Amino acid sequence: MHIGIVCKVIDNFGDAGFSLRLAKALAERGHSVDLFHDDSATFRALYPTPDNGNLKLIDAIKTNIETEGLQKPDLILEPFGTSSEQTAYRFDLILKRQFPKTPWLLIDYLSSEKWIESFHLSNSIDPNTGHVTTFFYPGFTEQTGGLIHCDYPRHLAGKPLLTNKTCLRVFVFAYPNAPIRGLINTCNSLNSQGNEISIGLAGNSLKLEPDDCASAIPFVAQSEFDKLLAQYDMLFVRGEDSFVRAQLAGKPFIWQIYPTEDNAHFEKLACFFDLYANGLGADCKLALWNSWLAWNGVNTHGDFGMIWMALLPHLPELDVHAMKWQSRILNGKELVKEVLTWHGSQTLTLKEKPDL
Ligand code: TRH
Repeated sequence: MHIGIVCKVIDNFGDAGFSLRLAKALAERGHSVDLFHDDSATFRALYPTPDNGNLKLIDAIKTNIETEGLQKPDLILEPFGTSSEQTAYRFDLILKRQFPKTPWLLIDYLSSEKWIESFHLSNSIDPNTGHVTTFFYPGFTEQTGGLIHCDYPRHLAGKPLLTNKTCLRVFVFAYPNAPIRGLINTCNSLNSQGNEISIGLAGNSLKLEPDDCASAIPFVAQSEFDKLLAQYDMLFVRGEDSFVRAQLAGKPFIWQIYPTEDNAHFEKLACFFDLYANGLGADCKLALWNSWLAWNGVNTHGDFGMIWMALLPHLPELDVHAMKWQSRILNGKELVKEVLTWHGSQTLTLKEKPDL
């Protein structure tokens, strides 16, 4: 099958990161994929060495996709949608005009809010053009489109449980407003009391001091990201894709959600936490939630380091819990498979289609 993916990079790495992961997974299954985007630099950072001949990245800014003689796609996927206020160049509209009858799936942002289950695979028809968009909601339950995990290196999945909590390797991939300095100072102080905590700081421009127990991690290609996470015992992740990959890594994690103007992100944070933390002991659950809130800039009356220290005694429980959650995810709905199953249902021959 020939598939088009429409990726508008708003900021950071997540729009491109999810679109690339989806495109690579489809190409690995033998489908040919045209990934239309508008940010070559971000894709170069994530995919520095293109290694799959089925996947073609097309910079829609540099390529005139109206005259390029594009191969007609059997399916078009639009991660996250391309709303007018977020992009000046609506290359999605060009593709809708060129291929008006091609099944079009808008894959929304990941959420664990209950309402997505009722909207998953619902259709919207453009009143002006008649174009049909089907909404696809990734999620954590059987009533959603699931998560991409077909590409998770299974040999990384069965990692040894954390035995010694005084020797801790901490991965941090955060937005600049996270209390990273508070975390580093606390770990410096714990190390002066005989602990061995080291921090790997990814994608951040925080100025580090010579005796900090933190070191900067250079940006790795997305194909190396899971291996990077597997080297650490506790993960501070952000946005959407690294958040999912931390869950697949089966490690205790703290999630910094991507902030939205309407503060809707706190609802999403709380919804996911309730789902994830189910089954944790009350003290452990409270210590984890306090750390999540403080890391996301809520309840900032306490020093983040002190709040996080209260979590350390619960690490063995969190470690076992994270492995159970990893198993739930790996055995749950797989997004790429769900997308292809949906497409298959759209192309039933007339004789198979029920009388409409
Ligand atoms: O970079 P992000 O903050 O992206 C965000 C979110 O996706 C958010 O939902 C979206 O609304 C916003 O962008 C516009 O975080 P995220 O989602 O974790 O994406 C980071 C990607 O970068 C992910 O695919 C992992 C990848 N990555 C690497 O490949 N190598 C690296 O070294 C690092 C640090 C990340």
